Amino acid sequence: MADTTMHTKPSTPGTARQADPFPVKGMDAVVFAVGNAKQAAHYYATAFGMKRVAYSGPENGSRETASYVLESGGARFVFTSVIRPTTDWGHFLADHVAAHGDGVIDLAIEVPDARAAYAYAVAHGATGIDEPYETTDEHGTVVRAAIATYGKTRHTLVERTAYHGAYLPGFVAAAPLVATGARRFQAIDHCVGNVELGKMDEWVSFYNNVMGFTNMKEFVGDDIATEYSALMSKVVADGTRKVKFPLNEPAVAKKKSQIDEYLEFYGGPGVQHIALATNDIVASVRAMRESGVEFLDTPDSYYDTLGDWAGETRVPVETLRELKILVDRDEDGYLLQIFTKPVQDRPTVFFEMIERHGSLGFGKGNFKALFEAIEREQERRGNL
Ligand code: TYF
Ligand code: FE
Repeated sequence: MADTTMHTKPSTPGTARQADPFPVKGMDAVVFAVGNAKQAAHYYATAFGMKRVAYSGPENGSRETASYVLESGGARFVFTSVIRPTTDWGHFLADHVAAHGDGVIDLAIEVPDARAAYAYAVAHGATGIDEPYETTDEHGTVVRAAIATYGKTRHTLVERTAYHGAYLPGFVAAAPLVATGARRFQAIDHCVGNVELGKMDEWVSFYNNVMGFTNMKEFVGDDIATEYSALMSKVVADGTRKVKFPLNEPAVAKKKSQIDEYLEFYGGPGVQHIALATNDIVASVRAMRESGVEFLDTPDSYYDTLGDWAGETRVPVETLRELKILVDRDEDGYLLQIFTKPVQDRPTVFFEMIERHGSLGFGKGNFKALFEAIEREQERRGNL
């Protein structure tokens, strides 16, 4: 609807600032379809230190699916599995798990106005999955809509300003699954998608057009791709950089791309990794390693020369070496990061832990060391 009450003064050339065409408040949730949500939730509680806050299942009227909602600071994950499919949704979940294994079905985004966001997205080329709809319980009202993105992944647009329950209508508040210690991460930093060869730029344009997202400066182009990374990558983000989506495609390189391995085993495009922001990567990685999380290895040689180019960080090099944490530095500051191995038997979804100190990048300086580590794993799996 046209807002006829808003008048903008003619602004000084060069300083004109357009209102954000697609305002977002941040990531709402990462929703996983899994074979056994009860056990997945337990893994994320014990190994990732997440707290269960809500539940939906047969005990509270959901006969078809069980969902566990876990949080760590502002990050929210939902694990859903089907108990007995009866509706289209149940069949979608069952088919999704059969085809893709455990994976991400929804990168849900919190928006101030779901109807406006959906209307804008569809008007700019998005495929609608769910038209805006309201659900209500004693805690208030949530408005949701959903649009399709790469593969079978969707973006649910969630307007929850008038809702004060644990998660959504249909869910009940639920106690943590295990006694948890210190929080291991406090936010979702970015969510990465793998798309097919030649499709990266189409998906970048999709986010440019449909959500008004802009490109961040970090990218992996042709040159680096064929040299060692075997992938190309660009990053789109909303105007406030609260939601950041890198997009990868395989590159035609000397070796079989890690992205090809993903596409083959996932059965198409999908979410590759979720990066989790922590304030204390040393404590987080220590605790996660002790809980059995497997991280990619980094050769000692990386740490032998680290000081020369990365300079001082808040963590001594010996601690970084012990835990295999990577460092990258750019003109804005530095970041510390580390990557888990895939968290299911298929070589598909994995996680990144990231501690930022000014840097807005994604670890470009580590791409060589990181991609070599990934390729060593690919080789161990017989997929290189
Ligand atoms: O999100 C990123 O861009 C970094 C780097 O397969 C990266 O975490 C890119 C591709 C990949 C693994 C990590
Ligand atoms: Fe990343």
